Amino acid sequence: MKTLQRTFTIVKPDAVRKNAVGDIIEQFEKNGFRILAMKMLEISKYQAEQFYAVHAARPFFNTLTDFMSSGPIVVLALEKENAIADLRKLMGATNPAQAEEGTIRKKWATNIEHNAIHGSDAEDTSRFELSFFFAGYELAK
Ligand code: 3AN
Repeated sequence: MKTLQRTFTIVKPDAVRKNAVGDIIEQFEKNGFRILAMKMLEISKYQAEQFYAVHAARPFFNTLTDFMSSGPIVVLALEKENAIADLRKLMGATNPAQAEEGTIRKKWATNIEHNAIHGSDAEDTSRFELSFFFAGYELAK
């Protein structure tokens, strides 16, 4: 039986600045993800800190949240069988120097911080991240 799973992704400010939004969304669709919901917005430094609260103690927390609030981002709710793991695979390694050929980060990331895309890493984080950016009615489909 097919069990559909949902995941959450962000096209980060660096990728939006590079005009990579269309290419990245095309990759989602070509790889079998259904777009459930999508929007473009800007977040404040404080909102970025709330979103990345799990990384609050990490040395890169300040620059990460500055970066994520530096310009428009595109947030999407995606659905597919095995969506969380499959999206992580399509994204490539966090550090683009280690990202495999054919991955989004290999093509678009500049460095480990300006790495083009975020994707949920587990079911609990995907639930938190989806509900951070989308209301229940936007995902009720
Ligand atoms: P991923 O986004 O691949 O799940 P995480 O969750 O370890 O990676 O890190 C969250 C974000 O923090 C990354 N997307 C990246 O932008 C940034 N980051 C992670 N590690 C570093 C690092 N060593 N130096 C700077 N930024 C980092």
